[in-house]
Amino acid sequence: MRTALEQYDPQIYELIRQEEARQSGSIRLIPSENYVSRAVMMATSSCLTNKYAEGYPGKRYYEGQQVTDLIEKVAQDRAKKVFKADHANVQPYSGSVANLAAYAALIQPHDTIMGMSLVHGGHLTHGWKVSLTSKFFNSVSYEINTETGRLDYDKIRDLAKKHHPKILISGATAYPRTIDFEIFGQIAKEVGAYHVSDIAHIAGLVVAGIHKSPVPYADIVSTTTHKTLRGPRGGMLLCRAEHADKVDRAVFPGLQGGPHMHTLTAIAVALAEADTPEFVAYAKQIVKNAKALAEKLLEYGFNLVSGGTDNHLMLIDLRNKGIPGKKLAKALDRARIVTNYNTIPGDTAPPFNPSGLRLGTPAITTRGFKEPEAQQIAAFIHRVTENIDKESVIEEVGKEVLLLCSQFPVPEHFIIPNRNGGRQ
Ligand code: DSN
Repeated sequence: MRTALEQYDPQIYELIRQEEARQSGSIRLIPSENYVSRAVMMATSSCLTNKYAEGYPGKRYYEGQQVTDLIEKVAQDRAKKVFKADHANVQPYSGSVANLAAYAALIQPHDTIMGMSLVHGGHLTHGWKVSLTSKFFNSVSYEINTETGRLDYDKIRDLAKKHHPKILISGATAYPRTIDFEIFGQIAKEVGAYHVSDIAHIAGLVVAGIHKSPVPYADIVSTTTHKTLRGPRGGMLLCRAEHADKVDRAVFPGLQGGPHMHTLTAIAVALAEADTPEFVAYAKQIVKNAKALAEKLLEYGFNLVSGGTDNHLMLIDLRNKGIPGKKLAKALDRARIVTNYNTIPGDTAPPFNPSGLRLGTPAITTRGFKEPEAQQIAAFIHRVTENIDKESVIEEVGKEVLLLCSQFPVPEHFIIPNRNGGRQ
């Protein structure tokens, strides 16, 4: 039987089918992407998309909230439990909005924020010059030590003492090493700043206990819900009780109107999945796969920023290969290996044509790849790099990638056992 979508809009149906085929027939290494479970997908496409729910449970501006109030409460409770936080706001539409809401909750326009420079691995909303966060606030950026490829906490402290930010931001979008949130918390205290921590990339590792949590050391923790956490596209804020009202008001009515209830519902489901031993095993495997991929890449003569990885991602510094990141990313895409070109700390090349390539393992781990497959991916990347201008070799690698993918079908219907050990 043809589905409603197939009947009503064959053009979009066909395009969705093509995207499904692309996702299943390629090795997806963008570290901020994943595959969600059937349960999360179902919640995302549920009737909750039809409901407006401005406000918070028990304090809404529309009637008909008998169910939405219960769902949002469940999502909040699950978020508080898995992150061990006093308060959770599960309404931000995205990580960018969540970050802006965190700043708006704590400081005034034109106050100073200090975060990691975008070209060193920070996020746009950590105060980068083209982001509104640098227009609404005065922004100071700290950088990575280009010798070690790591954070230099002494330099961050010196910069904080010089500029006295009102908010010190920890967290990154392209940093392959463990972040010491406790030191960030100490530095913030020393200079009288609030500490906002953005764990969008590593939230799943934090929940699984593989990366230390910033919750005890930060005033507000911001995250997306769709990267290592493996939920739908969305954002979330966690904070101490003392900031709860300010955070809630900053999200609604400060920045947003009605929450996207279908997304919020799917976030609740993803948080239940994250609260299982299977998710902990998944998160551990993400890191094992990243380490296996990184080690093999090093054997093939690739330079990695900081020499490796502690988490789910790595950054290849391609300068010794003489190939710009964009050229390699495009060749790999033709070979069905999907990555993103990225700046590396100290890059002299422009962000639109930088010297690095960013790779991550959350999605391949969801589809069941383990260390041997991660090593095989390194071999594919090596072959494409060595034959960057030989289209026949790139095509050959693409065929081998497809064969590997066919042995690990996309888990579009994977089911995580529920917390009672049963099946959802
Ligand atoms: N820019 C996204 C990423 O891919 O890391 C985060 O917003």
